[in-house]
Amino acid sequence: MAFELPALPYPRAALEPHVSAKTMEFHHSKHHAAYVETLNKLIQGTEFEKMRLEEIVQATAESAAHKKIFNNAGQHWNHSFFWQCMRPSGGGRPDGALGDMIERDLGGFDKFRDKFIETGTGRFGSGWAWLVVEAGKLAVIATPNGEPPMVSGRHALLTCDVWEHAYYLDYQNRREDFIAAFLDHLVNWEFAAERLGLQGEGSYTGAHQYRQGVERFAGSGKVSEAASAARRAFEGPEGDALRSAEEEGRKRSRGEDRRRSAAAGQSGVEGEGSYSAARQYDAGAERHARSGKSGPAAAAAKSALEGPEGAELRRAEQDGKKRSKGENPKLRKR
Ligand code: MN3
Repeated sequence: MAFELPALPYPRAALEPHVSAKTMEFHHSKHHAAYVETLNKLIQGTEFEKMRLEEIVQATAESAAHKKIFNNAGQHWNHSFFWQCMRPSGGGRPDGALGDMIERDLGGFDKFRDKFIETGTGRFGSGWAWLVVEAGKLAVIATPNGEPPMVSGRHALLTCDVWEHAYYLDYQNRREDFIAAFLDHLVNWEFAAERLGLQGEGSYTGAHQYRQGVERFAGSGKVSEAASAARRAFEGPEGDALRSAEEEGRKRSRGEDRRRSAAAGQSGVEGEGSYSAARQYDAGAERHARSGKSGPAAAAAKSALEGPEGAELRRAEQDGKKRSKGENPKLRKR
């Protein structure tokens, strides 16, 4: 099924005077529409035609041959997400768990605001500024061109498009003023808070990631009895809870809540043995073990993670962390 341009969640003029109806018209019905149209053309008759958008993004992220598909799929995902990040009379400080986490991880709202503006303004050329969850903590990052954070295993909460087409008609070269207006008047913090909640127990995302983590580990060639037991657990009665969470998430994402749809199935996977995979397996196994639905096999999976086999995963995680601190050119360029 071909992808469709999602309707804006508010009228075009709703974000004035901070973003004009003219900008919204071009940005949504020309730029975003063109990404969707190009994506549909590029995937027609290919292996990607039947995949979900997130799957296409992940499957093409590292492939030079599929660069065009990746760019257009990424831009479709990013823009669909971006429209949800704004609302009339938005902006200001979030409260609740998100406000607490900004305090804890980013040194408070004012520091977050400065960092977000600095990161978006400092992104040379085209790209996106994001508030993400990375290994359980909030972080402010920029990505180049059309790259969504899921490619590097991060969970997106909020984004601002810093391509020139997002602000040029209203702000000309003053990107900094556009980002400030976005933060002060437009941010939909309820959406960001909902995204934060989507990571929790029983969510589609959690269940999906757990399943992918287990499958990847089981297929990694490092499997022994305990990993197989984890796999069997997922296939057996204990897995039912996770599968029904996943199914429920899917149903919801098909139906009434578009925002969940934009969010559903954030898989955040990188290659075999990567930091992301290790972290997700770890998180999935722990979540399952703590869920109160654990049986002996889940306990075995947990102890596997704590034992020699887990050492493999922890090494991969450690290695990924090191790379993300500087040695990995792909991450460094952000
Ligand atoms: Mn744009």
